[in-house]
Amino acid sequence: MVKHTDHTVTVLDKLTYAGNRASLAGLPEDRVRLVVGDIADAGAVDPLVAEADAVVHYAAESHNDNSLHDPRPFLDTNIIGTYTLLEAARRHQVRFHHISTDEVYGDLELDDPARFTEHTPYNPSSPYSSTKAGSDLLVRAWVRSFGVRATISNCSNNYGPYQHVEKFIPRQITNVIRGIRPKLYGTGENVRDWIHADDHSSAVLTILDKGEIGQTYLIGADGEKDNKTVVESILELMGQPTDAYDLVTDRPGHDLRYAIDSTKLRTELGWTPTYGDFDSGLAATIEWYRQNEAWWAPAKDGVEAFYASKGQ
Ligand code: TDX
Repeated sequence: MVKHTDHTVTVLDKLTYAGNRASLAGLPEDRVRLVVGDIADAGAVDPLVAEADAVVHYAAESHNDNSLHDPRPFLDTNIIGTYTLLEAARRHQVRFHHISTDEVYGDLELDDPARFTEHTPYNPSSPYSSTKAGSDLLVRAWVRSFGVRATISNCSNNYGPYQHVEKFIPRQITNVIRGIRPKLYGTGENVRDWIHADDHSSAVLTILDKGEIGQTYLIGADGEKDNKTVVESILELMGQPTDAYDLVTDRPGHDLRYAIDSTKLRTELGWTPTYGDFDSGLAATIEWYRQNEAWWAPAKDGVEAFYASKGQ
């Protein structure tokens, strides 16, 4: 992978409940700058895009359970925010990469051998995934109608350090650290296709370097696992009995299975993931949460109170 040790990065972040200044600690201060602001605020966005060589658009409301509770922020950030960034990229003719999700394709049956490809029709299920699908379509339209030099990537479920404790894997790890039993929605049979966050980042950098304008690339690392297996691995790696979890109220409209075929990215751009072994990536992630309680503890009680109010 090409490493750009001479580039500088400006992070535009609204610092909602999901943002955390401490996530940037330790990065070189002369090359990384945090600007607190909203991607839906054209006044904040325009001067930053004007001075950029490229915009990599990671910003989103991203949690399905929150979108079922209150969809509005998902429309504001994911739709209007993407529109605002695209208009700035158009004005200043700046290269644009849009980060999206495999959830735009809906879900697959548990026993279906098929995986998502770049040709799978869009069929999102939740308020979250429908706003991400809408944002992808805006990017495609700005490429075709206005000549914006954009690419899109749709990635599978990420895991690794610095992930908010609302998400499945960090929630269960921090539950075990706190002496709370892990919580599996429904029967725990739903399947997700896990990729380490570092592999997601290397794929995005590859697309930024070598991707063809107007193209979509699916990112995945062949990491399909059902949720029950993931919880059992966490319990085993943390020295607990593998059946020490609770089955709780299912998520409404819960997507059954996601699975990514990343052949296009691998063959056309030569990308390969580096975290081949899920259990060793998971063990390192558990160790990170053990060592960094000060990073996640302030959010933990509020997240658990939210889930408890829904029987989860
Ligand atoms: O406590 C839990 N118990 C449980 O069984 C939680 C929080 C989740 N789950 C299940 C639901 C899903 O089947 O685990 C799976 C993963 O759940 P999430 O971490 O909420 O992720 P998911 O809904 O699959 O979406 C994630 O991956 C795709 C991200 O949140 C999205 O932003 C991304 O687009």
